[in-house]
Amino acid sequence: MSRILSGIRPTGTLHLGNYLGAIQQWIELQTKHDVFYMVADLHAITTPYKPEELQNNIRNTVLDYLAAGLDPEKATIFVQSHVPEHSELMWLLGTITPVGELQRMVQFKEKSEQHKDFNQAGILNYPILMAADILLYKAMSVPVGDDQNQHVELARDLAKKFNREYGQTFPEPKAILTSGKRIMDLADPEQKMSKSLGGGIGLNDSPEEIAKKLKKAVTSSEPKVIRDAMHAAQNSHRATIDAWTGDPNLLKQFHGVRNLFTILFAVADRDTAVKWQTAAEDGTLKFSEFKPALAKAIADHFALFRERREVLASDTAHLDEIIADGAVKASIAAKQTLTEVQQKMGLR
Ligand code: AQP
Repeated sequence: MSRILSGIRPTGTLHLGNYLGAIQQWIELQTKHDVFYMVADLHAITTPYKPEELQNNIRNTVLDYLAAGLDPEKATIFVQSHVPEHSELMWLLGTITPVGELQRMVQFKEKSEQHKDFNQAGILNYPILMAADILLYKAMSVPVGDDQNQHVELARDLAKKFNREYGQTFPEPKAILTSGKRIMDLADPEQKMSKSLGGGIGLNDSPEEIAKKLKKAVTSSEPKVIRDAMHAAQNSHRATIDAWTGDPNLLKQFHGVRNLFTILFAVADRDTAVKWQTAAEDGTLKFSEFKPALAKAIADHFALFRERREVLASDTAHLDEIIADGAVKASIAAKQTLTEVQQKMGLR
């Protein structure tokens, strides 16, 4: 059984991007692998946040994990800061991390641009902490969305470098990406759906809220844009963007429609998916009908999630227990690796 690690920042309500990019595959992986899923609170404080809201956000994220189908009997579910070895390994890995590598990270550039008044070293050093998260558990695979792929590559480079300089210690981790690896904002489909942008479909949104948000989604009236976008969603690895790059308006429509089809293919049953695929293919698709149908498919997909979450939220003692057990289990693996690293680096 190989080790897997992943996490989500408790920065707000989890959205469809977090689910399709990460959690959906976490659920499948928990049955066959030794999985560690954390709530990345130390990562959450690298961008502006309210301390008085953090505990609530952490607990809500654990509730979301459980309601989505993560099982504490199969997965180690824990809060990152409850295992101090993460911060300690980060310091040690920092001694072999080139600053230039950190400065070229796309997310560092984006986040420091987005939070100009909060441009602290935490945003720059974020990938070293993420490498520590992964390597502390000697994880081989990291199921994440596209935006985190570059960080996983850095973790792999650091593992190789550490092994070269101090002796074989870490496996070389790889990202696992899905077709939902980059879900875009509905109203601004050139940006990824994000907690802080606020335009995302929350996993706990009511059917009415989902329908309301979908009404604002960017679409197209050009049959060829619709067809190409649907094909791109089907073959997400070889998207045919080229035809639309010359016209920014049509390109935006293409991204918007592709995003809607990516979501449809991920959440709808086969008959529903085929029905809209055929309509896009023969140029008869009407978004006034497609949007409510997609809203229903999403709402149905998360009906069980909403039910389970309500039940789980009413039992705070059970939640406390899961969080405490997770910290104990994660600490055992983390302490072992940290001691080994300290010995290899001559600190013990
Ligand atoms: N739009 C997305 N499409 C697919 N996957 C996504 N992920 C995030 N957004 C999308 C994946 O979800 C996991 C957890 O993300 P995170 O919360 O740790 O990272 P983030 O980039 O900070 O998420 P947000 O939602 O964009 O939050 P804010 O607005 O606070 O920055 C990761 O695997 C990520 O790839």
